[in-house]
Amino acid sequence: MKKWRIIWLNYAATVFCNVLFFQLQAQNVKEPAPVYPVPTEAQLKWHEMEMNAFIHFTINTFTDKEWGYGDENPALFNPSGVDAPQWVAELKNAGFKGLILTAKHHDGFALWPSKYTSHSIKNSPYKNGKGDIVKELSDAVKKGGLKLGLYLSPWDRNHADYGTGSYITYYRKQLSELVKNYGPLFEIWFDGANGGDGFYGGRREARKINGATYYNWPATIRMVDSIQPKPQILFFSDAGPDIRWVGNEEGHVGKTNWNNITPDTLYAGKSGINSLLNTGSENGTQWIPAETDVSIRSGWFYHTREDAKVKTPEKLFDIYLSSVGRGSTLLLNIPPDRTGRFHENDVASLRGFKELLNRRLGTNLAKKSKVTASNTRGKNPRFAGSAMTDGNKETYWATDDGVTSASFEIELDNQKTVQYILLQEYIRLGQRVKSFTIEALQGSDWKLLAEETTIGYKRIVNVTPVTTQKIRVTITASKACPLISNVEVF
Ligand code: FUL
Repeated sequence: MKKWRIIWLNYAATVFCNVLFFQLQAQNVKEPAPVYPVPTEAQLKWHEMEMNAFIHFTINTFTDKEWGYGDENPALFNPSGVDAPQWVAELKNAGFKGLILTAKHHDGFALWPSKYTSHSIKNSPYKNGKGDIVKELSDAVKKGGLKLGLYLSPWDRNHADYGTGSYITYYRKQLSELVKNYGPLFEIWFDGANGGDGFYGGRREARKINGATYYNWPATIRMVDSIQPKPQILFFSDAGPDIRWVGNEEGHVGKTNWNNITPDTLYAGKSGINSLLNTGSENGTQWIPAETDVSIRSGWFYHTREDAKVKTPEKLFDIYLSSVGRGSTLLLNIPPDRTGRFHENDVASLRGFKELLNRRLGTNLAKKSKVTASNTRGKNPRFAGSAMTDGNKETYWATDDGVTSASFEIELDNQKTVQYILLQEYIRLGQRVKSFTIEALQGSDWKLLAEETTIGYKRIVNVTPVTTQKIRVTITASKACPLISNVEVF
């Protein structure tokens, strides 16, 4: 009896010591240090939105123009059946999280009854001058559980004072009306376009401004912050400060896409910056991610002549891969027609696009899969490969400090045909990965499927379909120990 007790006590002591040892070891493993710059909480939430929609709708919809001159008769704005709930429902079903409306485009026509201008919906026949499209959308968005953003064109071809200081006062008054009455807003869009000529209160002339200094954005942003604090609101412009332009309107961010950029090198209108905006820069000093804005049609506003040229679901899927699939956020424009509804062709494309997303990226073959990594930070289970397939975005695989190249193998249930591999970095601690490869096990050989560069918030790699049971991802270079929070295989 006594002997058994000793054996049992011995066994229990060994188990206890082992558990203690591993726990102490685990406690000793420090979380990786951040690699700066890192995103703010609001930027993180914005990354997670992934797909937002642009709504270009104004007097141009009725004059059949892309850029109104600013001399339009407000009586022309007369949609017969504005249906903001339809916009929200279609976009929500397709997976979009936020909508950004052109509250005022370059023509200066305000879609809300602004106190500060007569060039507005209040002087149109729409709802006998009592209409307010910004309010209609803000209500529909709240009801649908999506978020609202607004575009307020800095360039105003209607306003007599454009180009002088008093116009900036006017612009800020309009902006504060919008933020106060229709918030909370998730994003405000400051367009960098400035074509020069316009109506300007009847002068019909060309006006030049200095894009780098005229608008004094820091002061405007401070004013908005005093109404709706910055942590929740993000400002887009070519140069940030929170979100940058992608450098084209075709729907693609660079295959190499750093969220980092040094803003001194950027400002609206500066020539030669588009390629820098498209890729960001590895050693940029601030986190200013790229937003990929593109229209479902060739124009931004609705034109009947483009009804047969709506982008196909396949094209939208390609755009998804070259925006969201490269760590950017997609801002897809769908312009309501003259009735104020999305045209049936646009609706069909959106629905088809959603079907493709479901069919191609809907079933993750690596969910809860076993993952074996070549290095695990402090051999601590908290940083093990399985953190990438546990479906929890807050857990991640990490290597020891100083280990900047490492690999992991994902074992699927059995042989599967694979075409897309999705990876996500734990960007809360900064963007790190500079290059990686993907291979598939074929018999006893590894077949190279792809050699890529950055990952960032999300990277979806489209490979030639291959049948395999094991995928190997090798991080070949990283700024510091790589942190991968998610891997999916389709
Ligand atoms: C551009 C504008 O000039 C277009 O009309 C459109 O609004 C697009 C999103 O931005 O700079």
